[in-house]
Amino acid sequence: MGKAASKLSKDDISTLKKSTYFDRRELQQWYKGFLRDCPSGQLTKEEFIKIYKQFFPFGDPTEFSNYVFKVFDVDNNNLIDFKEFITALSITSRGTLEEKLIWAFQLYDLDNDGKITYDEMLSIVKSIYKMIGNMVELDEDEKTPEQRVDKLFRSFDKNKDNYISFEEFKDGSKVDPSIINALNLYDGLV
Ligand SMILES: [Ca+2]
Ligand SMILES: [Ca+2]
Ligand SMILES: [Ca+2]
Repeated sequence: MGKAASKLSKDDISTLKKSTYFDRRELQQWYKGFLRDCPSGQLTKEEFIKIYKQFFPFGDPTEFSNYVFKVFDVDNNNLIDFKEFITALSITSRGTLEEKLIWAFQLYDLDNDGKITYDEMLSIVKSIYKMIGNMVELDEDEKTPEQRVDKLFRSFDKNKDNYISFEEFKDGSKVDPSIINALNLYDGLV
């Protein structure tokens, strides 16, 4: 991999201005920061995990960041380029509620079949618990990932077919918005 250009081209900027919620200045700033973290212009999974580790020094974010990586990596080439990075960042930080929900749904729907199973949700919730470690005081009825997923499924799976559809996910998140909060990695920075 060669060294990436140090500035975004005019074309890149006008494309990204249309496809994200960032303006020219912000795009250039994020690009600079992106290159600082990864001079090649393409984030590997290892580099991505390293970024998460800075945010969650007391837990182990490896698994969770692996799942998030998959959602960022739209073209599935195991690298995150700037366009993929800034698009995901735009949605998770400034997107509409609907955009955020679609994004979060993709995160939970590991096999991408349009339904979230109990096991899929458990995998993500387990990885979140590992990541936050003991940083957060958990509710009495959500001490374990299993308890948390049981509770989520009880309130989300309205038709009791053991899947959470996107519609159910959307309705459920009105009652329990924490379901999409987990993806706000750069909260406060943007
Ligand atoms: Ca990619
Ligand atoms: Ca699924
Ligand atoms: Ca259902």
